[in-house]
Amino acid sequence: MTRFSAVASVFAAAIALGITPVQAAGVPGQHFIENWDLSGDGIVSLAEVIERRGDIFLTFDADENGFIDAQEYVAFDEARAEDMKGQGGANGHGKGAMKNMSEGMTLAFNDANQDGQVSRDEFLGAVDRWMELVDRDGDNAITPADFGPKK
Ligand SMILES: [Ca+2]
Ligand SMILES: [Ca+2]
Ligand SMILES: [Ca+2]
Repeated sequence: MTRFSAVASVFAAAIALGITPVQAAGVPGQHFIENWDLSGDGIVSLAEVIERRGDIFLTFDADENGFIDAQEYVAFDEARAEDMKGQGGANGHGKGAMKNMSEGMTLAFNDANQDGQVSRDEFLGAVDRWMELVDRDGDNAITPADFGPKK
């Protein structure tokens, strides 16, 4: 793989995450919501979170064996690191929420049985704990209110 295609694939992966470095000005979290809101109603429901996490799992389970192992996690971690670089916009609003979001994607966070890899069940089973991190107002959906500065 050339250096360019490696970078391109990480970027493609960041797009798959729906949290690319392109941060729309204005509404905190808008870019994330646009990418994760499958129904187009402006909020990301719990069902949409589960569906999108399922998509992400498929994206990073490169050999499609039903687990994201430590090696596959390297690409996943790189994609998220690339994404985080772009999140320090003019005012930094939403940065903390994006950090929580990224932390909730890590191997350590999702590997419930601690066997060093994350199964699809583990990844989707972590949704409740992930929502606790990112759903600040506790309405069981992700909206711009969850990205604003802490009150
Ligand atoms: Ca795999
Ligand atoms: Ca595991
Ligand atoms: Ca919320």
